[in-house]
Amino acid sequence: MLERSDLAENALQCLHDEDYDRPFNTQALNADTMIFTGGRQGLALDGTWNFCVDLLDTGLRQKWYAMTPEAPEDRTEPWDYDPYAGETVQVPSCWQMQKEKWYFFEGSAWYTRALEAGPLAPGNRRFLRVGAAQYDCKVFVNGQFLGNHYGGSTPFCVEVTEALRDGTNWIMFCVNNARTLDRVPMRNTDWFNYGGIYREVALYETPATVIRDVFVHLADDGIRIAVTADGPATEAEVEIPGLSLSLVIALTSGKGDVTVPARPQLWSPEDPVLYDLSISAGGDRVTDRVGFRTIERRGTEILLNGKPVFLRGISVHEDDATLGKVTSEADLRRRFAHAKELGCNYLRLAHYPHHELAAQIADELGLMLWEEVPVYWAIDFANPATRRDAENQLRELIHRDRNRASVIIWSVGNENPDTDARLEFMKGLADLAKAEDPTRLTSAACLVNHAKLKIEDRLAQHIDVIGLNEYYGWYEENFEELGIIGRNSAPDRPVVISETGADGDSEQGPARGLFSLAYQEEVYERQIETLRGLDYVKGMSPWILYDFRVERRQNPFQRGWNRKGLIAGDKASKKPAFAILAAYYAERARAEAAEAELVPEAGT
Ligand code: GCB
Repeated sequence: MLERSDLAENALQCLHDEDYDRPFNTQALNADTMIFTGGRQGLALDGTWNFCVDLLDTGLRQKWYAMTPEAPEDRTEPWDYDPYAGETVQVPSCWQMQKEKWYFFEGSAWYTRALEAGPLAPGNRRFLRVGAAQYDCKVFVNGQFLGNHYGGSTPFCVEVTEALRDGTNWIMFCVNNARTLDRVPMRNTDWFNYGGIYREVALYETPATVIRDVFVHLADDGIRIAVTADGPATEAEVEIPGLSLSLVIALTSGKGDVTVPARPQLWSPEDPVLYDLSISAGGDRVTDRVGFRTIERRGTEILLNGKPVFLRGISVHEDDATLGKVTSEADLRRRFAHAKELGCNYLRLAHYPHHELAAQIADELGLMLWEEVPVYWAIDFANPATRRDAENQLRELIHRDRNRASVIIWSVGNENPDTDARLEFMKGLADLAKAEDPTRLTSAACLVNHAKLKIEDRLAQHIDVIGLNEYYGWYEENFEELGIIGRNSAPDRPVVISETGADGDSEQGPARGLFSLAYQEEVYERQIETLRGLDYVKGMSPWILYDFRVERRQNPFQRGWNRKGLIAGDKASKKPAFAILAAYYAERARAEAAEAELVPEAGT
């Protein structure tokens, strides 16, 4: 049967064209189109959206986005979908968690909703912002394609000033979570491939000038404030009432920065002091709450505000038994409360950018963070498109979170194979992180040379902190080797054990041996015993706080979950290994406190 459509140029075109996706892969929504949203009052577009999965991309081929809303009986064309009727889902959500039939669905899915917009004051602008959509999100407004975004965990914005009209508008997103070789991450990961718009969506209105970016940090001679605005304004006003600061920054081509002499009280886990900040330009106004601190490396030390610090950490995924990747504030607060109970001063947010609230709450609670982009395992390192995608995700993450004192490390990847292409790619990312933000440390989970039994990775000299994932007692059988690696290695910079651990199934696990809680406990005991003697190890974030869902683990003890959590997937049932790590962290914290008492504060 031929397809009949006024919209396709001829009837068969939409069936035969295998390049149908190309016009929609502009990646025009990226780090450069972000706007700064701190303190803005947006119109939330969360709630019920019409929804349809589209395995064969019929919607793009057949131009579903161009359908006008009509009663089915008035339609003159036999369309295969009606965006204005049918099934619905909640936004934000992961479709896997909405209906069982979508649990393993991977491909495109369409979201449609109406938006009533009032008239726009002359000169004003409007922007849609999506907190995150996994992985490719194409944006249509009233049938017009406005661009797409690549990357499942960073926010993106699209200007809709021209596209929105006074009255009823139709917003459509086509979200595709297919796993492909060229994406970041690529096809193979050890976490669940959720799909959908799983963070908040909002509409913002601004005057003709919009503040796109604000970067505030401690500098050698005070506080540096950099502003990027887009529009006619030629200056920005900045206020930090807590420091009695009020100043004007001249903008040239929308950019300006100033360094003011100021001596704020420093942020630290013990005293997470934050200052309110407001920035105005051309009638646009944003706010933020920022902490000031320094983080550096000196030899194998990590220095926070000039003093050596040991990172007592835990790794965490963004995953929930009923919500999938959707994050709520209550969930984040529970996560941080568990981390504090464990004695942590630090968390590794693996393996992709977590919800932006995470760093905001960590700022407030005094927890340090490692944030990461999903350059995971065997990325297509030689592919320039893959590199562009990874670089953009890194820039989006840094622009989103570089005012968060809690964030001390940008990680550019995890356990990647040692090839020349990988070295070039990841060195590029580490350099980019420094260019975007010279005030933080860079890291990556690096490699061990198993023949020589030593930490050896060509990437190490290009990053500040060597992350090391090691699973002695689990994937690596011979525990003695960990001690040998420890003694054979003499890194010139700090090492953080970014992962270690073992599975323990609290529901059906055996009484002893692999997957038993007793075995997991023993692995923690032995790990701690070995690692505590390595003086260049300046922190650890064992794998992981909670059990998490993943497709690739299906044995009778896993049942679709990675069971390395110190707490089960119910986020309540602690396993015995929790107490082992908590005891070690308590001992370290006591020793540090005692040492701090002996070393007088500078100037006392
Ligand atoms: C790793 C990976 C992490 C996995 C973990 C495991 O090395 O970095 O993503 O989930 O091991 O449990 O195997």
